[in-house]
Amino acid sequence: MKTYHQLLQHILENGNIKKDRTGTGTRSVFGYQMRFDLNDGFPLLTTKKVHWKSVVHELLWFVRGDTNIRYLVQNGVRIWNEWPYQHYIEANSLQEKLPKHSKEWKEAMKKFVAKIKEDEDFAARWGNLGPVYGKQWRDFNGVDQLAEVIEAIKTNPDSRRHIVTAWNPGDIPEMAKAGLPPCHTMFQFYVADGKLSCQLYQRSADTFLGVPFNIASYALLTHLVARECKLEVGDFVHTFGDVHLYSNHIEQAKEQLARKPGKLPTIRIADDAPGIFEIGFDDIELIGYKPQPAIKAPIAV
Ligand code: UFP
Repeated sequence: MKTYHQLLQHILENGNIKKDRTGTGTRSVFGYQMRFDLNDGFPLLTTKKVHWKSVVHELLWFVRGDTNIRYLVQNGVRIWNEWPYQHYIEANSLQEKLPKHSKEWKEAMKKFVAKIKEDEDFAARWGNLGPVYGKQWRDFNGVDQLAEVIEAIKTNPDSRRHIVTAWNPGDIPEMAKAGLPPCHTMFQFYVADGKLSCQLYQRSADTFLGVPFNIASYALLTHLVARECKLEVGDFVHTFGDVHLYSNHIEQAKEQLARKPGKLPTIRIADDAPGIFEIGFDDIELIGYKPQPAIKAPIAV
């Protein structure tokens, strides 16, 4: 994964010092592109451990059109919890009792998450993130974009219109309420030589924490769509808008750059596994992933 290290290096050398919404501060560049040939192995970082389980569950959750954190919580995936929790606090005027990131806030978050897991009605009321990715992919103002794009790849592979967009301007205020406006904004598929490639445009990218995850997620999506369309995999092209390193991730990035990339893992999808809309976590096997240890870094919310 030299490619990813080059991105870290590029931002360290060329990044503009820039303020940001979270108040953390970043080094940021505008416009960058990486390309991964998925035949070279699965692009899961080897120079630090990436939480594969979360990658797979989150992607399956998008693909199924789900926007409620309940499925994720039931499968031990925490990545989306903070947004609905904070929304719950604000909607119930608990901000004073539970100041953000305080000890009480953390304790109450555990209870909130447990309740989402156990109580279906509570989850229905408070676990929904609004019309985020899953909703837009499967029901963008009534259009099932993912099903349509798969059908179009099968019937008209050379088309230049194989696009799925999560950026639905009318829905942005609702998405921002209990989550984020989409960071991975739109993606396009391309077929040549019996191989399926995918390009993502990511408007905003947390290079240290988000990007390793985003690469893996779209690489897996490319595998799943290729399988569905009876194609081999080609390249995953990752194109960025504002791609940044938070000021409190600089040391971690340098630590990672000092590590030497290892051999990439591969993935195997069982032959008898169901199609993309029904496929389960256990149908997807990650083989030979031997990462170096995780590197801790605070998330900017
Ligand atoms: N971010 C990612 N990848 C994601 C995701 C979020 O890098 O998949 F959901 C980061 C980018 C940015 C922040 O640092 O989250 C979103 O903030 P903003 O909406 O202000 O761009």
